[in-house]
Amino acid sequence: MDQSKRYADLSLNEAELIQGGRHILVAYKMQPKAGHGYLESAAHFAAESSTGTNVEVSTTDDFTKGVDALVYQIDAASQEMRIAYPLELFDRNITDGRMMMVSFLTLVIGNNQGMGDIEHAKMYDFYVPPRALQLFDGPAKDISDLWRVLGRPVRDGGYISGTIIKPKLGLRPEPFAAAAYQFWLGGDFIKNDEPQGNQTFAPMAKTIPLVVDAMRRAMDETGAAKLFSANITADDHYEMLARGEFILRAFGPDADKVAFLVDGYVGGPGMVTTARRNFPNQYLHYHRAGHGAVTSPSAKRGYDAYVLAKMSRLQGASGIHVGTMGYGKMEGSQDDRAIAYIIERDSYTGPAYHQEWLGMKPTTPIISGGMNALRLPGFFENLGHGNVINTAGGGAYGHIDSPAAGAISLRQAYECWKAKADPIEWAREHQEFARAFVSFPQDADSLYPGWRARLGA
Ligand code: CAP
Ligand code: MG
Repeated sequence: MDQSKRYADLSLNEAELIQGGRHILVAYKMQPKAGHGYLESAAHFAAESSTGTNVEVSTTDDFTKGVDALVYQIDAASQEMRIAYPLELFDRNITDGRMMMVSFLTLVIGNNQGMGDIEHAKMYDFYVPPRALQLFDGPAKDISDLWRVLGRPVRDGGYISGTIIKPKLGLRPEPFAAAAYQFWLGGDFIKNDEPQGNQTFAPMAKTIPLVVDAMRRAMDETGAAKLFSANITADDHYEMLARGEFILRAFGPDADKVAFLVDGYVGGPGMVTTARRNFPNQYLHYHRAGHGAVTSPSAKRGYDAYVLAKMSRLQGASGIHVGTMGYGKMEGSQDDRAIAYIIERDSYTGPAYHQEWLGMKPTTPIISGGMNALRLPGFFENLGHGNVINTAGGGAYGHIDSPAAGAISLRQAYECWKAKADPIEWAREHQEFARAFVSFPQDADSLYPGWRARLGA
């Protein structure tokens, strides 16, 4: 059934839709199955994503038609399809009238992902009007809160050097806390690796108090504040609360130095909001393990990493992993800068839409995955600033001298980029950075050819 008379209106003007402020706009790359017309399939897509199905139903009335999602732009050649979703379509909480990310996803990237006449469709941008922005939580804490704890300026407080406790799994409580202590002697921030929680060989009840002790000893030794991002991911809302409360109690007067990490992609929006609403005083660290299943450029369905990041800011993530833009071990490219800019700026033009955030707090880009001191100068050059959290697991625990030396090498790499210095020259005067060349010789060879002769290694 061709529903394009009802679910498409190509005379609608995007600028006017934005001006009107009554729609969320979504841009997709959509390809119909062979034998299906583009507009017809697009209209069916909008129907399934809003008020319709594959046939007309007798219960539809005039009001229903007023909240139809409408295809307002198509280009079959470039697979471009844009849809306007009236705000009324989206579910609102009975407790406080607010919007919820799960309803947004159920509509704009729900049933439409499995339709018989659609080959594939992937969401690559969306626009949120001011009224909807007001109805999402947004972050409660942001990087300025971490800078404050670290005793830095709350604007442009700079690079936060971090790590992930490695190995990923298999450390008992004492070696785990020892690994934390060693990194904190040189660095600022440690996160649980995303699968670390309450395994039988490292129960939280034993591990966390040792981490608290390690943090206090490192703070005494260095005279500097330290940060720990603790994983509270769990299927059950009450289990998450129990973990969070236990951790805050264990840190006691140092609870301001604790962030909560959630595996927000596998856990879903409910998990993120559980953390956001129940622990608004803690920095909310969104780890996105699993996201590649839909966000990878090779995946033609779902949404991309830009969309994931933008959604995380609405949900209230204080920080989210944004990849390493081709400089680390995970998939990515230099153009992924946009993923950082959309979450950290108040105003940004993405691949399809310009977004004004109207003062919603920023979400920090967390740079992680195969990073080390040698890769950082190029990374910062590409991004254009260093106001990020960087977690380097291998880059710290793989440093030939010690985790503390690894941490110091990361900071020196940031300072090298800030000083616009030649990294090999910089290495001559910065011991830990120099030793990173020896620690990661393959990277050194490919990024800094000739380093062996110039450093006399
Ligand atoms: C990095 C990491 C992170 C990835 C996830 C890991 O460790 O802990 O989970 O960064 O990817 O397990 O791979 P290394 P992304 O520093 O040792 O590589 O940040 O892109 O979401
Ligand atoms: Mg990890």
